[in-house]
Amino acid sequence: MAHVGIIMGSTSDWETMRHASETLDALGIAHEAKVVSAHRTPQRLYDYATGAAGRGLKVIIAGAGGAAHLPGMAASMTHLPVLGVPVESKALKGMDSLLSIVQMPGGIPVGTLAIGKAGAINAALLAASILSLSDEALSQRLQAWRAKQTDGVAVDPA
Ligand code: RP5
Repeated sequence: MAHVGIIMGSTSDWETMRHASETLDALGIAHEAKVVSAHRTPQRLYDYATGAAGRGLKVIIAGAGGAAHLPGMAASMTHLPVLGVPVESKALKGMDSLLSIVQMPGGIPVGTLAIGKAGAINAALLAASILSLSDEALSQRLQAWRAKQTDGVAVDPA
């Protein structure tokens, strides 16, 4: 059963959001990935967000670009934590996506990550941290992942 749901506004977002999926894979976290557009498929969004907790999902990662209302709209329809990834847009390089996602009015939070690949990776790592609070085996895997990253940083630059 998937514990993390990755949703994105368009298939064009997958190039960014696949990094969240790959990071979850590396940590052994069961997840699913779906295209759910707030404005092109509003009924799909409603069904996904309202049904997420009942299907056993624990965290939702939502990526979108431009007028990126997907994470906020998803958060409005579930009590699960929603992590927002601003996808880099062509016109404004993702600044539009970032501001759309991060500036939620008080009352409905979206945990907003960095623009693009870094944000997708960190959304997965943050989801792992959240899940590890009640999963000791995952906590150990996450700590091992972090230690490996530390060990992989060279002292010499060349
Ligand atoms: C948003 O519009 C999507 O999240 C995507 O980042 C952006 C462009 O979508 P496409 O025109 O590539 O489908 O809804």
